Amino acid sequence: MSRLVMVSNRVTLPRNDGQAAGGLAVALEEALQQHQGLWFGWSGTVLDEGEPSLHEQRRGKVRYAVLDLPRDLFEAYYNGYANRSLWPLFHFRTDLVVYDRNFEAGYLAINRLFGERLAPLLNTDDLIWVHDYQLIPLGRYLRGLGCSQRMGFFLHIPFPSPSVLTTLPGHADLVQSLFAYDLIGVQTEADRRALREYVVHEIGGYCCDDEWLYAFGRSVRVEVFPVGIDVEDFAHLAGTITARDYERRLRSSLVGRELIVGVDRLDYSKGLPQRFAAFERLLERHPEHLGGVSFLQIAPSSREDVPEYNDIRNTLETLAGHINGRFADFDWAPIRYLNRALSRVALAGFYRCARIGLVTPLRDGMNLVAKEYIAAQDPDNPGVLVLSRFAGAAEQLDAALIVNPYDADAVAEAIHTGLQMRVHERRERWNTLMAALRDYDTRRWRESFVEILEASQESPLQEAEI
Ligand code: ADQ
Repeated sequence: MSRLVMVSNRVTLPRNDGQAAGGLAVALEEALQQHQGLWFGWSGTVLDEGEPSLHEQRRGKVRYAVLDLPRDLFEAYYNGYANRSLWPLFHFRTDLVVYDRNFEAGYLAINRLFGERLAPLLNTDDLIWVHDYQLIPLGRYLRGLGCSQRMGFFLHIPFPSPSVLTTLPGHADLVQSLFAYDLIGVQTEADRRALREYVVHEIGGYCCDDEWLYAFGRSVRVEVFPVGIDVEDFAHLAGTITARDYERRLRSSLVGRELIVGVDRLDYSKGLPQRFAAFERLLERHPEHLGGVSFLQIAPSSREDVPEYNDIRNTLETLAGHINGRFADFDWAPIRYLNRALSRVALAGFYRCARIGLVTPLRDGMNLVAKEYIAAQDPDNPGVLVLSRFAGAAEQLDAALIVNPYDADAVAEAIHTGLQMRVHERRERWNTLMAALRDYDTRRWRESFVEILEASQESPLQEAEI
C-alpha cells in the first residue's frame, strides 16, 4: 500500500486533552493512520521575522509536518487572494471580489514555498492528496520540482460557472494548474459540468466520457465525491447523555413551542440575512405561528481579518433586533441569535430538539450541517430539513424541502409546510434522507478518492485521437 500524503492549508495537530474532536479532520486522520501517512500544512503561526521553520510531530502511525508562514506573504495569500478573491468568486459573488496583483503574487509564493518544503519529504510511490482552493497551484510547483507521484486535488467549495470564473484576471493560469494533478475531485455534478464547460469552451480543450478532460497538453480525470459525515457516529452523539441534557435544557426553555434551528459560520455565502427575512415573512403570512415557534440561529464569527465579513455581524444583530422588536411578546422572543461556536455535542442536542433544520446558503460546496441535522433526529419523531437548492447537499438530499433562498415567500411557505407536516410523512422523508447519507458517508468519500487516485493511469484519450 502506498503512503498517503495529505496537504491542506491548515493542519490542526492532534488534541491531547482527551476532548472529542470531530468532523472531517478526524476522518482524514483515520485515512492517514491506515496508510501510515503524512499530513503537511500551515502550523497556524505567522512570523514577523526569520526563516519559516518546519515542525514535526508523530501520533500513532501518522507524521505531521507543519510550517510557520511569513506574515507579509501570509496576509496576501490567505486574507488576500484565497479569501477576498477566490472565495467570493467561487461562491458567485463577483460584487465582493477584490483582485490585487500583490494578493496573487503572495498566493503563488506560498504555494511555491509549500512545494519546496514538501518535496524533500516525499517518497517516489507516495499518493499525494491536496485540499481546497488555497492550494490549487501546489501540484504544478511540485511537478516543476520533479515530483512525478500520483497527485489528486479536492475542491471543497463550488466550481463557478465560466461566465463568473472569467472575471478573474489570470483565470486560465489557475485552471491550467489543476491539470498538474492526475485526479480532480469536486462535490457535485454541477461543479464538474462547470469545469468541463470552462475547459471546452474557454480553453478549447476536449472531454472524453464524463470524467476525462484534456487541455494544456495534459489529461486529468474529474470525479464527483460528495463529502459526507460519519452518520452512525453523529447519530450516536445525539443520543448521548450530554446531548440529551442540552436537548432537555433547550426544550424546557421553549415551553411547548416548536424550534427552528440554523447553524453556520458567519459567512455571506450562508444567506443569513435572507434567512432572517424569510422567518419574518413566515410570521407575517402565518400569524398562527406567533408565540408558537422560536428560531435559534447559531453563527460564530469567522475570518474577522477580512473586511467583507465585518458587516454581516452588524446586519444580523440589526435584523434580529428588528424582528424581535416587531413581534416579541412579554413571554416570547421569536429569534435567539448566538454569535459563538458551540461544541459538537451541544449542536447534536439542539438539532434533535428542532422541528425544522433551516439550511439556506446562497452557494455552498456541500454543507455538512444539513447532513448532521438529519443524522441527529429521533427516528420516531424526526424533524424536517429545509434546504437551499444551491447547497451541494441538495443533489443527494432531494427528499428535503428544497427551496430557493432568494425567495423569502417560498422559504416561509416551506417552513410552514414543515411545521404542519404529519409524522408519517416526516418519517418517510427522513428514512430516504438517512439512506442517502449512509450510502455515501465520510468513509466512502475518502476511500473512493484514494482508490481512484491509486488506480490513476494514462487517460483513455490518447493524443493521437485529438
Ligand atoms: P464550511 O463552509 O465551514 O465548510 P459546513 O460544511 O456547513 O461549512 O460546516 C463545517 C462544520 O462546521 C460542520 O461540521 C458544522 O457542525 C461546524 N459548524 C458550523 N457552524 C458551527 C457553529 N456555529 N458551532 C460549532 N460548529 C459549527 C467547507 C465548505 C462546505 C463543505 C465543507 C466540507 O464551504 O460547503 O461542506 O467545507 O467539504
